[in-house]
Amino acid sequence: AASSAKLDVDVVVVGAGFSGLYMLHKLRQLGFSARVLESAGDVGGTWYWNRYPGARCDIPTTDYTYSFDPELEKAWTWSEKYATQPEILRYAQFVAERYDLRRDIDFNTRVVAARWDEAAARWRLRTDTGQDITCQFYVMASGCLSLPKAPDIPGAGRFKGEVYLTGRWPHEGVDFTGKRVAVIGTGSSGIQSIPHIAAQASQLTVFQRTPNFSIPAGNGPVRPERLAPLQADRDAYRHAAKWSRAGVPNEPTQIYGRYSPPEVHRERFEAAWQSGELIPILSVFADQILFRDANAIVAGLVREKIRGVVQDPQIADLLCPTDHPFGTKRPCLDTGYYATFNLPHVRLVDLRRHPIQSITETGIELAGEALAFDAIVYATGFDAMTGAIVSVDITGRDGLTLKQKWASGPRTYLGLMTSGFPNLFTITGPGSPSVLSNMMVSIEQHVDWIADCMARLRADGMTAIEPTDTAEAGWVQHVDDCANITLYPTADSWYMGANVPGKPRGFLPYVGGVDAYRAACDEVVARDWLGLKRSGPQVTRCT
Ligand code: NA7
Repeated sequence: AASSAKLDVDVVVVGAGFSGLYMLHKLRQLGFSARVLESAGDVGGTWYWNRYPGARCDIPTTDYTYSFDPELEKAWTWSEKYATQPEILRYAQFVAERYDLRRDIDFNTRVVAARWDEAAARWRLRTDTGQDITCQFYVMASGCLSLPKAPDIPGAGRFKGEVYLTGRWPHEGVDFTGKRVAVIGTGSSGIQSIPHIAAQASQLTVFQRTPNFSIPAGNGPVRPERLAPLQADRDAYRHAAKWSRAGVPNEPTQIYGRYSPPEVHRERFEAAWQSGELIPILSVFADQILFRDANAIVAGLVREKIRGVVQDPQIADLLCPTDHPFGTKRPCLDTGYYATFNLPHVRLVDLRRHPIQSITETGIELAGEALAFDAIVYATGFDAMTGAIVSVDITGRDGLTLKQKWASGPRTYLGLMTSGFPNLFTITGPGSPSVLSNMMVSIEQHVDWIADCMARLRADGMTAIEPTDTAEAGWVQHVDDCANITLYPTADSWYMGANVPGKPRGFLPYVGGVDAYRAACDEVVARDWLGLKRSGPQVTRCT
């Protein structure tokens, strides 16, 4: 059908999760006209889609919260140490209402194509609702873990029973009471949902390809000692978060695992374990992500904990990760995960030893064994960090698409922009700390930087900005260099793009830290947009 409406705005933002919502708010404050396009039926992004039982954030509520408006912080109180998906979704809705954001958001609307028009210096977008939109700036706030990985198991599609994907869970919920259920995948989504599904199902079979490290969340009310520094001085606490390694205030340790005695190992490990938080357990020792011997200390102590819970030693062995160093795949936080395997109606299938031959009409076939199920749950992960961005047909200058440009891996400057695609910004894009940090802190930093960039461009009478090839190559190299001094590249993780067949292998996020990253972004501005080419009707400037 011919498009009925033509719209022209300063900025189009794709996605109404926490990135898109804050971006819209910020743009309005600066007097830009903006439209947000969102494929879901409401705000919330990740927390709109991931409604599987047990879904929770793994960053504490003291930190996983917007900080841009102190009044907003006063107006909202989180109920637990870790918030559930429904509570986080209510928070996103609360924010949307408080700042009246929905009136500039088109829901159930997906961008299908975006093309840079060099002569007009504007982006031309087309949506799946047949709308044409032109804009000066185009922001992808489409999330890092938003495009579920396509099923890559033979026979998927044949099964006649109920099929669920954790990242696309039905809104009305699912009742597994009395059912024989299969769960495929033991990442965060599997590990969070398995205890809940086990509580209902008559039989639960967990199909595990790679065991993951998980630590008990110790959820409950927010601990007073955690709340105290925030309540004593909110501004200082938020400032410390912004200048921390991972977006949560934390004093980096100077203690090396390889140079300290076993008593110190245990004492430090136990304290981190008891905290029930990811950042302490990821920083027991300064060298744990750098050297295998230091890492093995932490990994060994986690395995000891797993063996302490799981009664059958053979099952415990299967649940103990040995293929990757601790932390090189994102560790999980759980509530009762390992104990679930002590239940008589729960079975663990090790896919390394017993690979799936095929999914069938009635269940799952292993070599020599056919298992019947009423429901199959795929907790098989996402095409992380780049999937959602390149799923839109984005064409930059000279007809090159972003998918083509990134065919052998994403190339960005600061994770924010990419050369040949003027005025295109990505929030928590590849090459930014994103998934290695508290997303809220990273999102606010990106949005503030991008909004500032647009405002200063406008103030200087310029119309377009993009990185130089040299600056981009330098950043790509830096992101790679940082990753290569760590153990991260040794794992077949989604951080490495290794979970999606055919995806180029390369470390996607920036591991140098939120603090170092923020300093780099600030320096680019202070040095007159270092590495960026800015152009306007009369002038082009390149620093
Ligand atoms: P993840 O962490 O990517 O986990 C996916 C799991 O599914 C993981 O155990 C995979 O095993 C498994 N998987 C994927 N494909 C298959 C196939 N084909 N056969 C068997 N098993 C498979 O995704 P999540 O949704 O759990 O979590 C994503 C992030 O969200 C998480 O890290 C947090 O940051 C929040 P593998 O390890 O690849 O062998």
